[in-house]
Amino acid sequence: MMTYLMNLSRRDIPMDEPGNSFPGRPGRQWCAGLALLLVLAACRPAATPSPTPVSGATVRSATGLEAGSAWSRPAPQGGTGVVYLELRGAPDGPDRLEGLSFAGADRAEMHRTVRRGDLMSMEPIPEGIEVPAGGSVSFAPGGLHVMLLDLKAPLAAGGVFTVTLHLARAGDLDLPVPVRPLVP
Ligand SMILES: [Cu+2]
Repeated sequence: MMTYLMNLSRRDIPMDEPGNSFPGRPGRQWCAGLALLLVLAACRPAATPSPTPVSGATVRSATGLEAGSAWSRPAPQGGTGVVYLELRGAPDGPDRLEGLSFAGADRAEMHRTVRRGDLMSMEPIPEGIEVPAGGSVSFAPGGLHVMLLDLKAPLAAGGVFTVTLHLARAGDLDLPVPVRPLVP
């Protein structure tokens, strides 16, 4: 099974507890003050607010299943794209998202993000995703997502592409996916 690993540990900044400063140990106090400044700088909100998020239109199958709120990020040719979306099951019965296809990539895979200690990894979900009757399934950063592997052309900010969802009961459903600009 393919596994992608990212090291999320952030232990390069030495942190002293503020209460650990003692008379005669100014070096330690200064160190604690510097660490606090670094933390404040990292937590400061961005100077300009993020633009309003752009999400794709909702599409509806003949069975009543809905898909929408899709979006993606810019990615280069030959690179890997990502798609996030929302599914809402038909009220009268469950369905199963068996896979997706995108003409602009070698293949599209559903992945889940899993955390093991300090490591985040992601795993393909070849068995598909259950969509409960009347329930929702969210593909969002840090959780379920769709990966577009080996892109044949770049995904450019402001563009819209179409992926096809393959559902066991509802059949194929074309979903528009806008590409959001990267926010600095
Ligand atoms: Cu992934």
